[in-house]
Parts: sequence; C-alpha cells; structure tokens
Amino acid sequence: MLSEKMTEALNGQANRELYSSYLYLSMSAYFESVKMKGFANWMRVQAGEELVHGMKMYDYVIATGGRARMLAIEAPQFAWASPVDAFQHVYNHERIVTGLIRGLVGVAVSEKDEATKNFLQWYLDEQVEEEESSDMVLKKVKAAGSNQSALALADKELGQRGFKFPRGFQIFPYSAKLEGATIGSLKK
Ligand code: OFO
Repeated sequence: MLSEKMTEALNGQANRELYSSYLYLSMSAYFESVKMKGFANWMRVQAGEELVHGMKMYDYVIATGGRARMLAIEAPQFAWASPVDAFQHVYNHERIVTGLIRGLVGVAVSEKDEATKNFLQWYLDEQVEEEESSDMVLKKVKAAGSNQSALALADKELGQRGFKFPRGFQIFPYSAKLEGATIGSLKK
C-alpha cells in the first residue's frame, strides 16, 4: 500500500509525463507546420512514449492501492525558432525530468518503499536513453546548421523512428487485443 506522500508524488510525476507527451506533440505539430515530416514523426513517437510513461505510473498507483488523480496539464510552448531550438528544448527538458525521477526515488527511500524504488529504476534507465538519444539528434541538427540537404537527410532518418510498447505494458488493459493500432508511425 502506497503512503499518502508517495501517492501524491507519483500522481505529480504522472502529470509531468503527460505534460511531456503534450510538449512533444506540440513540437510534432510545429514540425508538421514547417513541412518536416520526419522530425514530426520523431516527436510524435516521443509523445507516444511519454504517454506510456504516464499511464505506466497511473497503473502502478492503482495496482498498489493508491488513488490516481488527474491534475491539470499545463499548455506547452507553441513554436520554436529552428530544429536546433526544438532539440535543445527536448534535451533540457529530459535533464529536468531525470532530476524529477531522482527526487521521486528520494521520496521512495524516505518512505521506506522498496517496491516503488524498484519500480522507478525503469524510469531512471529510460531517462539515460532519452538524454542520450535527444543529445544525438541535437548534435546532428547542430552540425546540419542551415544546410538544406543535411537537414533533409536528418528529416529522412528521423522519419524511420518507430514506436514500441514496453514489454508487458498494455495501453488498454481491460480488453485483450488492440485491433489495427499504429501509434506514431509516419504515414506516407
Ligand atoms: Fe518520460 O521520459 Fe522523457 O520525459
């Protein structure tokens, strides 16, 4: 059974994960508006991943006897100056989230909640990957600068990113199968 403090902290983080999803969806819409479909795809996949992070936390709160609470989701930024500006934002945002997850682990330790501490390890591992992948793209777009053919090549590469649910996670756990679902893939 989760303590009240732990429940509140997890609900707060689930809200931040959903905010992250909203932020990346806003970036995806921005890239759509400047006709960079591959960049838009990358962001949309990222938005899907963040949605799953939020839902995984929501499921955990419920599975451990807590009460999931939906908090207001802040409106994200609407436009960015360039791909570099957007990916710098992604990288900075992921570093902030890593700090938040570490803070959450701190709450689990102070609440002597070993199970939640173990659950959060998945998020810590995920943050390592996300900081690394956003930094990689940031370096790529910085190197491309305003060179249109280098940006077009990066756009093509980012268009290849696909979405995968984490093992064992079900987005709709009340029904056994997903019919014809495709999340975050680039439709041509
Ligand atoms: Fe949820 O991993 Fe990024 O923010």
